[in-house]
Amino acid sequence: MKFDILTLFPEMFEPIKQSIIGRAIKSNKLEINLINIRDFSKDKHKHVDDTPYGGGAGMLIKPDVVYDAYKSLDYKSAKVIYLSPQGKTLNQKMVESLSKEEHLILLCGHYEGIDQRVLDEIVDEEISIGDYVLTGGELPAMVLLESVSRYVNGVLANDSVKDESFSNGLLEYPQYTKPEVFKNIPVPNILLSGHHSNIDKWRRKQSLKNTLEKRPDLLEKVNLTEEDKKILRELKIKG
Ligand code: 21W
Repeated sequence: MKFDILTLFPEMFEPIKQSIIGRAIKSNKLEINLINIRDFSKDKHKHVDDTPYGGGAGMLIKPDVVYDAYKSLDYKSAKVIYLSPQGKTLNQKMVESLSKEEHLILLCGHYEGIDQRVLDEIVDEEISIGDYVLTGGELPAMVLLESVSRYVNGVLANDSVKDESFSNGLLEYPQYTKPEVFKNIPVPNILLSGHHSNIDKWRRKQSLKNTLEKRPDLLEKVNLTEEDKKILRELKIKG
C-alpha cells in the first residue's frame, strides 16, 4: 500500500518510520512518500500562504501551490484524504475500509486552513480524529497511517488484529501473566483450568461486563447473540 503525504512539515513524520511501520517499509509492504508543499511555492521567498479574502485572522495555504504538489504525484487511481477538524470522525470501520485501498494521498493543513477551491477540486474524503483542536493535520495523518497500516497484509502478525477491541465491537477481556499470585491476588482460576471452551465463555462474559461498565454506548451498535443478551441481563441485575 502506498501513502503520499502532502505537508509543510515532513520532518514531523520521521518517528513513525520507525518500529512496526519501519519494518513494513523495509519489506515493501508499505511505501511512504513525504512531499513538502513548500517545494511547490512560486516565489523566491518560498511563501505558501496568504491573507484571507474578506478579512480575518491568520493565513491560508494558497490553492495553486497545493494543486501543483498534488499534480506532481501519480494521482489517477488514488483516494485523496484531507485531514480536517470538519471531517467525519475516524473509527475502526473506516480504518478497515481504507486499508483496502492501494494508494492514499493524505493532505495536511496548517495555519487556518487551505483555500476551498483546491479542496473542492482534489479531495475525496475529509477525516477528523476527534473533537479537540490541534495545530495541523500532521498528527492526525500519522494516526490514520498507523491505524490503517496495521490492517495491511503482513504488517502485523495476523491474529493480533482480529481479537482486539473495536474489531468485534466490544472492549477486551482482562489478561494475566506470571506470577500466579501478585500482592495476594490470584489469577482467576478458570484461566489455569486448561478448559478452553470454558475459558472462551468466561472471556466473552468479561468483555460484555467491561463494555457495559465502561462503554455502554458500544453495546447499541454490536451484534449480540441470545446468550450474550442473557449474560447482559444477569450483569445488569447484579449491578
Ligand atoms: C484547527 C485547522 C482549527 C483549522 C474558518 C474560519 C486535522 C484536526 C486537524 C486546525 C482550524 C483533526 C477557521 C482533530 C484537529 C487540523 C488544525 C479552524 C479556523 N476556519 N482532527 N476560521 N482535530 N487542525 N480554522 O484539529 O488540521 S484532522
